[in-house]
Amino acid sequence: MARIEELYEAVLTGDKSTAEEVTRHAIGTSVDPQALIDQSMIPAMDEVGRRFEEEEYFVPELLLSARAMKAALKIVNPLLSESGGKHKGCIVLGTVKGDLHDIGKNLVSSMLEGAGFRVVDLGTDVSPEQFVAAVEENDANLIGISALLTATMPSMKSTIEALEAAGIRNRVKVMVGGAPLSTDYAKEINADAYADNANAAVRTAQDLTGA
Ligand code: B1M
Repeated sequence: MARIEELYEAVLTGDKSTAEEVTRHAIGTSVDPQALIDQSMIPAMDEVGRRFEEEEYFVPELLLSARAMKAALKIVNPLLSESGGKHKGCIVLGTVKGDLHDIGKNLVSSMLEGAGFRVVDLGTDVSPEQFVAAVEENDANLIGISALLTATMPSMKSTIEALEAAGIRNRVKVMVGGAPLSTDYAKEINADAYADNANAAVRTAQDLTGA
């Protein structure tokens, strides 16, 4: 339990080397990697966000915390991605145009891989045209769009419209996610589903593809 608190503190204060050291040690003592994410890293980032809103933290602190969380996730990710077996479907994943937040999206990516999906991760700041091209190139049956900024949410709608314009909307399911989203917003933009966390994203992907 102490390790979980130390990791929380390390991410909150942007202490990358401690975050790495604590994560390695916790995994070595068979702490559940999912618990490290759910009980330390995500709550720490929520607190970082709260401090940012309260103007106790500024962009440099956000960056340091993000760097610490990414370093810890890099150690945990291979454990989430151990799948084996044949692929259950192909998902094109990315963060929408104008949006550089990728920690949650990367987590979703690892969990989907762990569940046996082939993930084509386009990264961040992905335009509707890039999403469409990747779906066509990879013959994907699912597309996952992430947004963390209210200002970039409309680009999800543009992406769905671009799929329609390309005539491929009916052969690809669309899952959306990210902190500012909701089921209502997903319906409003004609997405097939909204998932509010990485575990839900896996369950939703399985439901949408029948995997
Ligand atoms: Co930014 N940022 N940020 N930021 N940042 C937020 C999102 C914010 C809420 C902070 C705040 O004010 N409280 C706020 C947005 C406000 C709004 O739009 N309403 C904000 C802002 C304002 C900004 C800037 C504009 C700041 C500035 O420059 N003045 C700027 C924008 C840059 C840009 O994108 N163009 C900016 C920049 C940054 C950093 C680059 C410094 C850094 C990101 C680093 C990176 O990602 N590589 C950063 C960070 C770290 C945050 C906070 C603190 C943490 C985000 C995070 O990683 N959370 C964030 C506050 C917060 O969210 N509490 C904040 C942990 C992560 C695991 O959770 O991403 O929610 P999350 O993912 C979850 C679920 O949402 C879900 O599953 C994940 C795992 O459970 N999920 C999906 C996500 N995608 C999914 C997709 C799915 C399904 C589920 O299917 C496809």
